[in-house]
Amino acid sequence: MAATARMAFMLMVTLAALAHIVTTAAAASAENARDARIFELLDDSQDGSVSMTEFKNNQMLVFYILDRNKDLALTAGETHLPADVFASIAGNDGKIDTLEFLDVVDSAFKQADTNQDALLDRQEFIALLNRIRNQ
Ligand SMILES: [Ca+2]
Ligand SMILES: [Ca+2]
Ligand SMILES: [Ca+2]
Repeated sequence: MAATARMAFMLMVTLAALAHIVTTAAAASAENARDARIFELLDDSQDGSVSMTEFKNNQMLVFYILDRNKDLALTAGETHLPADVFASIAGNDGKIDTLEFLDVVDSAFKQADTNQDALLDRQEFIALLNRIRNQ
């Protein structure tokens, strides 16, 4: 339960960052249109599904955007996560490194991939966003 909430929070932060890129590129749009744009952004090969590699590459891009001082670690201030959520991901050193980040991304991907074909299709992606929104 705690792990699920943690992942959802982290993903929400990263997706919000992606959404921000999309909204600055195009004018403000409806929620559904924005979801579709985020999916297209993640689907680098534009084959209609997001592979684990595409997902990780794009989430790492988000990591670098969030990592303002470029020390390859995220502090609480850089993530805007609630303190307890941040602490549970960051561990004893008080920073989220790339491995800890990828661990969360990996779990989130597997959680979202409901038919377990190692790809996120549009429906699975939208379902994931809706689950996060409803938490
Ligand atoms: Ca793809
Ligand atoms: Ca940093
Ligand atoms: Ca799938």
